[in-house]
Amino acid sequence: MTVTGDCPMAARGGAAAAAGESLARGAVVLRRFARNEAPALLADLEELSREAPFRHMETPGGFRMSVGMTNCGTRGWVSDRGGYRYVPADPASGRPWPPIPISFLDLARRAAIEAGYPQFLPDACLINCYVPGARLTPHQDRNERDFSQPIVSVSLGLPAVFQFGGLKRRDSLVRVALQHGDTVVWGGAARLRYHGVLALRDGTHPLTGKRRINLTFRRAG
Ligand code: MD3
Ligand code: FE
Repeated sequence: MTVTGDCPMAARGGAAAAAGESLARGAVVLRRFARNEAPALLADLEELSREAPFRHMETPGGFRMSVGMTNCGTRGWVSDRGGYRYVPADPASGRPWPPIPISFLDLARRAAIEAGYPQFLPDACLINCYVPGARLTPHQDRNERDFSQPIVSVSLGLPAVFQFGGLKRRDSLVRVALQHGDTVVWGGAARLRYHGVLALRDGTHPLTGKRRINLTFRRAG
């Protein structure tokens, strides 16, 4: 795993709120839910990414991921030649991952409540940083212990085209635009569906510059 710290943060601005909409069975979209909190979330991210910088992890097959990643929480998701897993410490520093900021936890818990998961308490937050051209090929999230727990994702900055498939890799993919502040709670029947993100288009966002940030909250352990 190489640490490049190449995805620095910037912050400022915000407006509006949400109402739940079903994207698919088990997937609740809260459009713009995090918009007002975005500046605070980005300020907290700036601080934690000094402690645990974004880095490009290596896939088990030996490819460098185009998405920059870091984590906070008592567990963090990592990928290397040994596979995908959650670990309590940042392999780059040997120190525990930074704690999940209160601003992150509060937002994730409120989103989960809106979607019907009042007991959701994340122990892991994977933070993805996309620059133009970065993408995430379709995959399943299955390194967590309990698939009855949802994943809450928060999109910040540049818009992205999200792809949502079925339970098998070959199932067709539908495209959904995710914009700044959009928050999705992926539970139930949606939890193990294949999903990915198309290559980020070039652009500039007032809060994040030429970047898209995605926070994914999980109960890993
Ligand atoms: C659907 N992140 O970190 S967020 C990931 O935008 C990941 O950075 C994407 O896929 C991103 O693993 C997508 C939306 C998302 C996250 C987790 C899911 C959708 C999901 C888990 C199950 C089903
Ligand atoms: Fe995923």
